[in-house]
Parts: sequence; structure tokens; C-alpha cells
Amino acid sequence: MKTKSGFVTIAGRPNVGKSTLMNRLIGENLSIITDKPQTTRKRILGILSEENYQIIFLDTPGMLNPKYLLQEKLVEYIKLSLKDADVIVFMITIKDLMKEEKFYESEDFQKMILKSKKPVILVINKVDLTNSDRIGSAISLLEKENIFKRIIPVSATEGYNVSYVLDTIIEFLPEHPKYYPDDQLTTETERFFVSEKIREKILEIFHDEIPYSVEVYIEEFKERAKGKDYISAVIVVERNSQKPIILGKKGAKIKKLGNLARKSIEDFLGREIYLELRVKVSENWRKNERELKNFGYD
Ligand SMILES: Nc1nc2c(ncn2[C@@H]2O[C@H](COP(=O)(O)OP(=O)(O)OP(=O)(O)O)[C@@H](O)[C@H]2O)c(=O)[nH]1
Ligand SMILES: [Mg+2]
Repeated sequence: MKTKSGFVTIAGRPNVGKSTLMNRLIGENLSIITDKPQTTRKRILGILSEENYQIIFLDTPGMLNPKYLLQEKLVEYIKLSLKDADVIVFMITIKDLMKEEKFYESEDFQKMILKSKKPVILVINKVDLTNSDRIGSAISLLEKENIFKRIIPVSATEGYNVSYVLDTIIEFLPEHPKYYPDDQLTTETERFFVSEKIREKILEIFHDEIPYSVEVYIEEFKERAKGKDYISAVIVVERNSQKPIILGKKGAKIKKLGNLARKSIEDFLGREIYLELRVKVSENWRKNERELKNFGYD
């Protein structure tokens, strides 16, 4: 049997479950997942290798109308990822589909997805939240439009139809030798994943503006032959007034954050670490080209 390999970009609005689906398909917690929209900020590459195929998934930030420089960068990542794609998995939730039956007529869908002329698989996610009659009629309406190679109702959290999504992706994958060694899971660095795990915990603990105002970078990552690895990370906020919120009364909040993040990083790395966190203010970093570059948004 010939080998099939290719790039599969998962795209869709914020919070529809793109990262949840990618993690499920790969079987690893690569992308961070939270209940807040705009969790994913970069294109995250996850590789699934089997004997006869290799899928390189690109998890992307949610599609939105950019309102500041960081969001413009996110839209650029989506465009780049769509350009790289052999197959596109477009995700929508059943709830959003009910609200906007003709979502495929929207400008961003037309421009970004349809114009690419690539095979698009439509995944209707979160069907666990809706009754099945409504799902069936929504799908039969869409099938008449002939836009999608396949339309698949899914529950990414419960695993419903996830293996069907996988089989469908493989069906549309081009014949091509593998791009990466079989044992390679991603191209991102440990540093990147560590900073993401910290950001995930921040998004879980804090509310309102904080999740959107925070960036995390790793200042030092020292692997030590004897004893735990030493990691020091910086939490960047946008305004002076946000610093005490992160710290909490007598540092209680950041201590809690440190504990949660450390556990999650240890789970991910499979070894114990020592984690140090500090908070820094970078005035309006989300709108600052140079600062965004520093944080790896190129
Ligand atoms: N009920 C239900 N919730 C889901 C399902 N899939 C994902 N979620 C939840 O939806 C929320 C968003 O999931 P993510 O995977 O972070 O969504 P995303 O599309 O990657 O979001 P952004 O990165 O912000 O664009 C999380 O709270 C998930 O647990 C599903 O099938 N059913
Ligand atoms: Mg995501």
C-alpha cells in the first residue's frame, strides 16, 4: 500500500472545539483548551504517524475580525495554515449552525476557506448538547449545497465520530512520503509547551480582561542532571493595575497558579520541575509590533 501524507488545517470560529478535536485525534494534550474564546494564539503542529499514513495537523486560532495587532497576526496564522493545507477541517458548533444556517455565505468563509479550492470536511461539533432530530435536518440542508466533501456531526469531548473524521481525512490525503520521522509528535519546543500550560492555567483562574491581556514566556529552562529541572517564566500583563490581580493578596493567587501550572507541566514532561513565576508589565503589548515579535508572533 502506498503511503499517504499531508497537512490538515483545523479552522473555525473561536471556541468551537478545534484544539479539543486535534488533541483527541492525536491522543496527546498538545494544544491548550479552555472554555474561553481565543485560547489558541499560534499555529500548533501535531503529527499523527501510522504505518501507511502521516497527518500533520495544524491547529489554528479562531477566525475573527481583527481589532488590534495581535488579532491581525492570528488571522495571518490562519491564512498561512490554510495555504499549507492539503485538507481543511472546518469546524462549527451545532448551536452556531442553527443560528447561522448559511454560515458558508459569510465573507470570511468565502475568502479564506472556499477560495482555497481545497477539500473541506465540515465537522459539526458539540452535538452532545443538542437533540438528534435537529442535527439530521441541518445536515440534509447543507448536503444539498455541495460545498463540503463530507459533513460529520461530532462530539470532540465525548469522542463521538472522531474516528470517522480520521478515516475521512485519510481518504482525502494525497499520496506522499512521510514528512517527519515516525516518533516525532510536534515541531514546537518544550519551552513553548511549558509557556502554554502556564497560560492555560491563567485562563482558567482569571476572568474578564486578564485572559486576553496575558502573555507568558520562559526566561530560563535549565535541565539538571541531578535534581529537578529549573524553569523560570514571566507573566506579561498590559497595565500596572493588572499586576496585583495576578499576585493576589499576599501573593496567594500567583502561588496557586504556580502550583497548578507546575503539576500540569510535570504531567506533560513526565518529570518533576521547579517553577518560578514573576509578573512584568508591558504597556499595551497586544498592539506593539516589536513586543509581539519578541513573544514570537512573527
Ligand atoms: N459540550 C461540548 N463541549 C466541547 C466539545 N468540544 C469542545 N468543547 C469545549 O469547548 C470549549 C472550547 O474548546 P477548544 O478546543 O479550546 O476550542 P477552540 O476552537 O480551540 O478555541 P480557540 O482556540 O479559542 O479558537 C472547551 O471548554 C471545550 O471543553 C464538545 O464536543 N462538546
Ligand atoms: Mg484552540
